[in-house]
Amino acid sequence: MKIVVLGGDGYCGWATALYLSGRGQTVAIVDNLIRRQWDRDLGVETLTPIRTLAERVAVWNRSAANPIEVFEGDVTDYGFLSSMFREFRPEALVHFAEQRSAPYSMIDREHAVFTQSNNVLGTLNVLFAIKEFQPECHLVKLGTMGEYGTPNIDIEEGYIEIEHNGRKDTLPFPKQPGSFYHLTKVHDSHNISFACRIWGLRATDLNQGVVYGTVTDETARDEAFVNRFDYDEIFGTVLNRFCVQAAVGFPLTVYGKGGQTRGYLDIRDTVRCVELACLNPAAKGECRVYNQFTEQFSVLDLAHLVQAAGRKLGIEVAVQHLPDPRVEAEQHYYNAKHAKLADLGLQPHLLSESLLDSLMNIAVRYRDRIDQSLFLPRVNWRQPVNRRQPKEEMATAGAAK
Ligand code: NAD
Ligand code: USQ
Repeated sequence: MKIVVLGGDGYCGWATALYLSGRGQTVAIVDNLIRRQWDRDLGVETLTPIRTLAERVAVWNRSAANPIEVFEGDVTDYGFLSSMFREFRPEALVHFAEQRSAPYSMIDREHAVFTQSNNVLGTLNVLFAIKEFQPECHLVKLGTMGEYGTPNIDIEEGYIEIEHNGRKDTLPFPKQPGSFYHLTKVHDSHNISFACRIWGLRATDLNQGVVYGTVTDETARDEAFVNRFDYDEIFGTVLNRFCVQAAVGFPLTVYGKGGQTRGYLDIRDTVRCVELACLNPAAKGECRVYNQFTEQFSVLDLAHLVQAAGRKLGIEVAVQHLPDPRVEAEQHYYNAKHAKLADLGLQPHLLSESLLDSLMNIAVRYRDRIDQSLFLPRVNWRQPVNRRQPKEEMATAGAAK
């Protein structure tokens, strides 16, 4: 199958591109490398030393049955996207290419506006390009479990059957996202569902939970393939951050009470879920929603697991409760369904089996690269920074669009 991976230089995208290529698919990567620019602008760096996209792809292609093609460009640029479609003719399009950090989107007005325009307009372009050039192409779009928020009822996979005043219907599950970033995923979901309805496109919206880990079978094959492992307050996800904090004996930064519960999955399951979605495409006109995570944990559960893993390595790990910089429920009911990918054949990697190998050992291995000044949160949901920046400066951050 010809599969294009938008955002293929990123954390999930790189692992997915290699996995699909290794499984015999013909893969192209689309990326404008803007994520590397954001890191430079924010003064943050992945724990793991990653190579340039050109270098890592060149090394992979030396031994790949089908070389990975690279299209460097911006998904919000319709001319660029059109030429990629004309040249590569994808049968499936996996869309990871968005600004994906909730804190980044809450820094200030410019970052909120940029996040919404980059994500929503990019996805809108993708929908128009599929319609114009390749209407049979299956869109596999990365959404987020955070679209649902934390309602006081069970979370279904995308849709809920409702009985109201004696009548019944199956409707999109209510959305209560918790950041301007998470809101972009809701806007995308509406646009995707609408395009399937009016144009007969086929789409799978993968509402992914928080991803952890960095090692997959493919990225472990060569130093050149090492994947990013973010631990800073903007791009680092909670479990990756806790493992890096533990590696240097920094008290784990639990926000608020730590009862915030989310769905989590190993990056090795991310790549498999995307493959399962591609191999089992949605029907024409269908907009499927799968909840893509394997286990639920509260932030405090994770802190205790990391403490226990630290003890096995002889590291004493403390926990600190910081005032929560976000506006979110700190204790709540959470029970999200996640059966559809398992029904297609997903066999999860459980955290209890991978915490040491896939996370703690990596954090310890690269301990010398850890910058402790990146641990404490500075972005505050209640107080976006009110600053006027020179236009040129925001342009570098990509935030002036
Ligand atoms: P990432 O930032 O590591 O990768 C995103 C990639 O997309 C980057 O390489 C970036 O340069 C590229 N990109 C962004 N905007 C682009 C544009 N306009 N044109 C071309 N390329 C562009 O993010 P990630 O962690 O790999 O996340 C990938 C996707 O998965 C995102 O959509 C995110 O919302 C979703 N997701 C991630 C997680 C997680 O825990 N990492 C969880 C749930 C959902
Ligand atoms: N948290 C802490 N301490 C920290 C960092 C985070 O307690 O040091 C808490 C947060 O307050 C939140 C939870 O941990 O309650 C998860 O935060 P996170 O930063 O790991 O994840 P989040 O902001 O939700 O975003 C990440 C990805 C995003 C994806 C989302 C999936 O960056 O792209 O959409 O996970 S989900 O959470 O299911 O919406």
